[in-house]
Amino acid sequence: GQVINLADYRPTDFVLERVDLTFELDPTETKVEARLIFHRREGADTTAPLVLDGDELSLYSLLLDQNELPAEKYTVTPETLTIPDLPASVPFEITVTTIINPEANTQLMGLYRTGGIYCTQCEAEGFRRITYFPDRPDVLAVYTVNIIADKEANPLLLSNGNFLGGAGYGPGKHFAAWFDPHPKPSYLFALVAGDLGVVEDTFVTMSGREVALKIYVEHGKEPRAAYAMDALKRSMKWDEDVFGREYDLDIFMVVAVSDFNMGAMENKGLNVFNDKYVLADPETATDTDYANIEAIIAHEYFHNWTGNRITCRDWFQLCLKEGLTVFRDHEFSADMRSRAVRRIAEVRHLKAEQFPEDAGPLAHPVRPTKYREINNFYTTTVYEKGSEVTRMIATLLGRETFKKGMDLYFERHDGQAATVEDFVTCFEDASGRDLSQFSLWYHQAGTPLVTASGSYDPANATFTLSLEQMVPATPGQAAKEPMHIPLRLGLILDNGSEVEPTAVTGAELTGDVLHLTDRAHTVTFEGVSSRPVLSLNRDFSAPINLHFNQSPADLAHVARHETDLFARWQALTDLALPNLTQAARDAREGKPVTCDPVLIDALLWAAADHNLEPAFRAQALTLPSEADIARELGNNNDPDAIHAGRQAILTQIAQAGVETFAALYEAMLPSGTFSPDAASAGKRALRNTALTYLSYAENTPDRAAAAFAAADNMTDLSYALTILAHRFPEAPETTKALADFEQRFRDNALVIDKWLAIQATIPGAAALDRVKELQRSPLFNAKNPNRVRALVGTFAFSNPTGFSRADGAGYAFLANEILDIDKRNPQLAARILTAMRSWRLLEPVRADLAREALLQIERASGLSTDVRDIVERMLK
Ligand code: HT7
Ligand code: ZN
Repeated sequence: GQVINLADYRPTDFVLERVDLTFELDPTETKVEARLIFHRREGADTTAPLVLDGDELSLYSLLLDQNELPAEKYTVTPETLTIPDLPASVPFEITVTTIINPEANTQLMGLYRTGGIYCTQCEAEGFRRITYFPDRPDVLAVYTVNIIADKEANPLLLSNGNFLGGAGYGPGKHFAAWFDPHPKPSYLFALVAGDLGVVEDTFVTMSGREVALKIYVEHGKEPRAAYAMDALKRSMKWDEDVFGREYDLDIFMVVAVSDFNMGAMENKGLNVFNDKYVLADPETATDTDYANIEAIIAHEYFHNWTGNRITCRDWFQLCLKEGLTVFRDHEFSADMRSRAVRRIAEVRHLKAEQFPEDAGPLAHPVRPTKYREINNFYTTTVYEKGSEVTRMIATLLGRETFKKGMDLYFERHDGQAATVEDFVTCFEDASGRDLSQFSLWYHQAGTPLVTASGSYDPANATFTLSLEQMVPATPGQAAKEPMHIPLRLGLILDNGSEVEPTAVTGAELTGDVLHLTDRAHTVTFEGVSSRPVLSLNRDFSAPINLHFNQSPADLAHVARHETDLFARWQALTDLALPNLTQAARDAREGKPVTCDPVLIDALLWAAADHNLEPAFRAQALTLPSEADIARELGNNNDPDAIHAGRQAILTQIAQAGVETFAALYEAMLPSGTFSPDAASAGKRALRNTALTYLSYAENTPDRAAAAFAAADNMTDLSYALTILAHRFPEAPETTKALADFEQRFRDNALVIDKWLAIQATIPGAAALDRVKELQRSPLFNAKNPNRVRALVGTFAFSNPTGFSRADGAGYAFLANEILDIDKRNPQLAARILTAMRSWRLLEPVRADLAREALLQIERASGLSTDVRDIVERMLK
């Protein structure tokens, strides 16, 4: 794998006008005929050869304008097909035929088989594993697809666009033809064939067109697709209402498959989903599963405009579609559920995943300038930080102007392959604002650190706020420029009311948004009648780290009086973190751990505040995770001490609040039949949070065992099982519950994933042997990405004490696993390996052992480009 540089981008020499594909499907020998009509681009070199991409391909035949091309007229390898001497000015037709083996395709890129069906995944560079092709996103063409297959085994033959027709095709076979009128890049091509059940519905668009909606799942699982269908219809309506975007084909299809490298894929008119993000019913899906299904169905649907109608010029522009589409799905979930609770969940996720990436060896800009393996750039930085950057544009410009910019973007770039610059220019043109400094968010990696301090001057009735920003060095970027940071803020008085300053100097303030543009600002608020408490970065308006030494009393004040609910949660977190870091230090030195009564008070106050929705209270009571504490500590991390300290704090809060938690546990039982809606889910969340605290206060498995026995839905059942397994791993109640769960759900692989994940995250050194034993279970399958992620991935990502055990055995285990997975599925191996991205922050003994494991991977022969790229960057 060589390095690809953004600076080397050039348009193709040839324009692709039309694509006609014919697939003769066979499990091991599928014949693919691609008829491609090209003409030379105006102004392009008239002698340049046509160079097509391939990946592990073998050419069966090659025609130019229907005549076989003699072997001396072209050169071919598995990776390229080069044809010189092509017409200078007239269009010509190339017919490429390849034979591929879907059954042998374990990478799950290109055409492969899963659960007896044929399925494709072409993003980013999978199409070149099907046929030789100009496989890059700026080559847009109109496709016709013919599929020929055995009729009995494959009653269903699907591709992009609208169905043209079908008929018998010789003995035992049939064919179907599809036409997609919208020009698209090859990464959006899809084909699915096989025997599946279907759930059908319709949607009438804003202009009155009826669209057929179809969700295909394994036979018998149709009832479990009802929620996904509902989410799809709500997504289609929302995109019309909020972004003015109408669907543009007669049919929209979703297919659920059980082997898939990521969550889902937005192929034009034919989305392919990991079945984990389609199938749900109360008995098998948790509230989190329902929320994920809603968000991912929406995300893929929203790509129809942000990604498909307007696509990316090159893969460096990935955030153009991904960051924007995540922003759109976040807004959708906020409108469907509780905005503040969704925002808290988003920020927790951003801090847990993106902040560590941005602070470690894999840090890269939202819009990178080089890559070795594009699959490794489907990162939380491109997705989630990309979404935050889009959100900041909306914050800076205001909703109205943001909407104007979006409308301009859709109007100006529809049908094009665009760049981040094109996108930003639309907002500059819509607002008249210069966004050049703001654009640094796309180009500078690293989480900015803002240091704040405030002082009140009663004599002059002024409040002065000093702010300094610093963007840390990241790989390849030593020095950074100051960024344009939109900081939303509030000054809250004793009685909870908000200051409306008579004047503000030292920085631009629009509404409650303060614009930091210099390295340092001294901002003075005039007309402040008494000492205010400052609430900074409301709603997480900027994805930054904030150093602001606020007293526990001030934080508690914000936690009680802020009008912005997110800021209230943030204040509780800021109150808890110093307690938890101190607890870790104390635990490491064998000292007793104590919890600040101010924290306990604030938490119990929030817990019992009936004006707050239950989902919010559950979030407020969920302390920062062990990973959050590790991040706060910075380096020299000892996961055992962090765990012990956090457990001690939890126990003290639980003991102090035992009555509150017992009352909540009784009060929060949702009434009536099960509903996955946000309000009922919120009650379950608060009830289960109370149950967790009670397990600390009471220190017996009794209550969790009773909850396990009484549960009538997967949220409550898996929560109770988690408490039993994590808190009382040796208790007979736990052994029994784990066995019951296994027995009850052994035929449902997605539920078994929960059983694997819960056991993989039991704290402590014994986890590794448990994981190894689970690998030998007949319910585990090393070839299925969901199973591997649930067991090996969850262990490495989410079990700090088990994975980072002091003897390094967790790291050595992961190194072996990565090498094994890499042989089948490099993308999956590379992704799981990123679990070690923060290895340098461990205490020295563990860090050395982690480095050894990484070196073992690096030295192995036959590494994929995917794993090599990650391991080398991690060791650099
Ligand atoms: N755009 C999709 C990305 C994706 C993908 C990328 C690489 C390899 C496999 C993949 N499957 C899906 C998903 C999305 O962001 O919507
Ligand atoms: Zn996406």
